Amino acid sequence: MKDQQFKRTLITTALPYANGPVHIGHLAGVYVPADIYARYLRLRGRDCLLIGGSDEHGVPIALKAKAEGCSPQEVVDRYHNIIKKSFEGLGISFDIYSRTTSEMHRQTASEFFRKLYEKGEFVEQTSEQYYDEEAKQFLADRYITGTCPHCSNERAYGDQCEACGTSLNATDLINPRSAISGSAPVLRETKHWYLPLDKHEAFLKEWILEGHKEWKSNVYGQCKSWLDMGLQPRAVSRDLDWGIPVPVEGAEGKVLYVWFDAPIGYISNTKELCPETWETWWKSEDTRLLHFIGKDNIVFHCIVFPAMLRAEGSFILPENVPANEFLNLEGDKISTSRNWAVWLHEYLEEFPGKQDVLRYVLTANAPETKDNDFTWRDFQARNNNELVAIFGNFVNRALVLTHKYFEGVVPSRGELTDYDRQTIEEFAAVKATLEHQLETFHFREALKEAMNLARIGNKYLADTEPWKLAKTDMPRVASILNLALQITANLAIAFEPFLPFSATKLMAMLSVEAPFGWDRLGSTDLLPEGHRLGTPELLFEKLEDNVIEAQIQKLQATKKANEQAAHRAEPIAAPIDFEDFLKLDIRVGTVLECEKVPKADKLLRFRIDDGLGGRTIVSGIAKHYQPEELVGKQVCFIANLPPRKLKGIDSEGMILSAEGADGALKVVMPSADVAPGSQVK
Ligand code: B3M
Ligand code: ZN
Repeated sequence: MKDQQFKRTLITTALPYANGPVHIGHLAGVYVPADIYARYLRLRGRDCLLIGGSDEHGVPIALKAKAEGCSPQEVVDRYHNIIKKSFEGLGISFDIYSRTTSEMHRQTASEFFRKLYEKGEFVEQTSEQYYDEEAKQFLADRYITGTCPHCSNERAYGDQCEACGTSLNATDLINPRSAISGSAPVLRETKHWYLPLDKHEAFLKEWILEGHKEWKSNVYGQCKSWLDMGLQPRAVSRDLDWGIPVPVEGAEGKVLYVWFDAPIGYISNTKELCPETWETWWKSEDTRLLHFIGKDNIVFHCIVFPAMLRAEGSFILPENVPANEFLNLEGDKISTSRNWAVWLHEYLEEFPGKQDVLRYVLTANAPETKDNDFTWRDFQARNNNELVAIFGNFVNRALVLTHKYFEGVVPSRGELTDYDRQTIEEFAAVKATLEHQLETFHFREALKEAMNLARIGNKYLADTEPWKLAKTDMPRVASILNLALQITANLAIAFEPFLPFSATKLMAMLSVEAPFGWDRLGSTDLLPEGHRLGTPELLFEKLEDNVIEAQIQKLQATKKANEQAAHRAEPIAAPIDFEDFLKLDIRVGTVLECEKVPKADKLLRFRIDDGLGGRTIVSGIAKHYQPEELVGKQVCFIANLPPRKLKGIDSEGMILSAEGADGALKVVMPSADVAPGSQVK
């Protein structure tokens, strides 16, 4: 179906897990582009809905509750509120932002499951899974820890070892333990319902690989590789006590798998918003359904959910899934658990009134075709060199000059020069390009095009120099400023989808109440002659170095805290033979002399009484001790290592130190003096 034939557009945005706040990665990947698109459609007067909500089920939420000693409901209440409020703060214009713990959602998801169940769309299968006999419950993979068979990390999870990165099955773990009771789990048979994706494979191949070649290449490519590998049945239920109960008899203690219920949340939330008309949005062939998501959710939205919808039979399928790649932060992958992120609720507090700066930078830098990096320096540069220097500067000049020469009233336009005409042509052309980029989900390019309009304005003023003509040719000054003001008014239209706060501010400065509407973009008669303007204000402010420095510092503190935490969790090394241990000869010695090694800021040279005539040892602890602190103290050292030359000195052994969580080294000492040369056993 051609785009023009669609009567309405239903835009869904991935439902963020309510186990943490939202960060810039979520925003750049999903919410900012979806909001731009929705605002654009509304400006054009097209019928559309922007649907959002929190994903509140699943194991990570249940685990977080357990760790915090509260109920899962308390966890999701807390984060749902933070997330919802922060989206509002950034101007994400959801028509509804609801949640998957709502009663409407429980009903909708249960009915959906029942319908598939009754149509025979599931297969039932029994398998063996770990069961905790003390806690009397089956254990999700994340609830089981044990030793990794690959790297011997003793704290591997039933689905993955985080030390070596291998994905595991719970039954691969050596010495498995339940995270709930600590007891050893036993294998027990359990029954689950599976969606036979294999049954839908032929359809999906045809529908995506033949029918949707226009999808973004990252999306199409991922779908193709899943489909080429061949699809397997997927379990849609879990043994868990947090979620929507499986609504059939004999399913006690089982809930819907979170990835089964979450996408149905799009339907529930539409229903909550439009109880009367929701079916028009979901079941009518002239509705265009779009899913905005991040790349890690592609398979669920392009393969699993469409298979569910088709199995149900009465729903439309998505027309497009413009998924983005990932945004990194200062060169590292964003991570909620490592607190490596710029959190939206914190940004809004720390940068009040600067929502549009973040929206601008995240769009200009959006990971549309490949992963991208957010850095605070780039944030500062884009604010200062683009928003302030181009957009803000042009608007300010146009308005201030009008106030100066014409008391804030739009002056009349005289005859156009060739240069005027050329400028008008240039900015009239922006509309078509901008539309094309927006319609095809190229938001970075679209933003560039909007910015281009401000560039055209800036250049026009710089070239015509009205301030120089003021003494000699006021009619020409009037003409120039009239055109500059028309461009300014055009900016209020072009930037509304991207920078809604600034567009509103700009309208107030122009003293324009009703939005012009998208169709008038490119015209030169937005502000009539004689129209009185409002007071000019700065649209954007320069960001000073100290503000940016503070953010960089904050991240550095996080990095340091993470290094310390990683340290505490250092897994125990692989087991060794007892014989190997016996080969080590560890002795106690008394420090006779200790001094800094010249030109080596880490090294100290020790002369040690080892009970055997003395020896020299060089040790890398100069950053942690003043040499004189250690003279007369007893230390432990490995005595049977071959000598090593360090900065020209023969070092005959290694002094043992313990590394603290903060990386500080503390020399290991016996608890009371012993004879030099005593063995440590
Ligand atoms: N909550 C995963 C995520 O936030 C998941 C998305 C659900 S969309 C229906 O990446
Ligand atoms: Zn491992």
